[in-house]
Amino acid sequence: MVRLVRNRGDEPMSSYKLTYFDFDGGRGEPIRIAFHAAGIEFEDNRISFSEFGEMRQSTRFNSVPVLEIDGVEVAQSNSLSRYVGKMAGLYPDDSLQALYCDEVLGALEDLSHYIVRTFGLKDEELRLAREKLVDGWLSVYLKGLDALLTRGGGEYFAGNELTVADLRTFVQIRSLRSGNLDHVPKDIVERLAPGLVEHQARIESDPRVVAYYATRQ
Ligand SMILES: N[C@@H](CCC(=O)N[C@@H](CS)C(=O)NCC(=O)O)C(=O)O
Repeated sequence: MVRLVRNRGDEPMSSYKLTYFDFDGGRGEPIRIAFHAAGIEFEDNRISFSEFGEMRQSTRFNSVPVLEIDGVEVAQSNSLSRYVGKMAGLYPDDSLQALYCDEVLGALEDLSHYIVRTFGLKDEELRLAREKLVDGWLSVYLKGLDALLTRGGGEYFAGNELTVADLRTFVQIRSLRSGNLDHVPKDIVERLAPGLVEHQARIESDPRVVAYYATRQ
């Protein structure tokens, strides 16, 4: 599905086309929210899994998201989040706060890989892999992210304000708490990282995030 999101009038002259899967989550979602928060028009090119299968080999790293900027393709979700985040005022100017923001983005990218490794497994193999994930890397990363939120002051990860680190965390935590991952207890975030539950509610009610999701209804 291709959908054009309108800007608020003061956009840069470049044209942007973001290609990612057609669901409100994953690595592409923080980039979409940041584009909207920046008031920048972009083509929200939402593709099906079969469309991805057809184009996979033609992407640089056989993956999405891919952002075309004036026709030039750029990959890597965290780099794209930072790029759009800077235009949206969602990335810190201060180097140390930027480092704090990057640490969270990097941790979530690592965690995504551990989760994705369990995709495609079935039955007993899936159960065992998910239990190992829950007791292992998922616990490590949830506790670590909770600690990083505390370091940031308890409300946001960096600079006491919303950044793309908060957006990516919110998207990941929302997914974990949705119960969509078989054998991952829905209350794992409550038990291991209660700060991230409050954080999800905080980010979800941020006017910029609310305004973005109003466009998705
Ligand atoms: N480090 C890359 C990872 C990209 C990635 O693995 N994307 C997934 C979708 S969220 C993908 O395209 N997977 C397809 C595949 O592995 O065939 C990034 O952050 O953009």
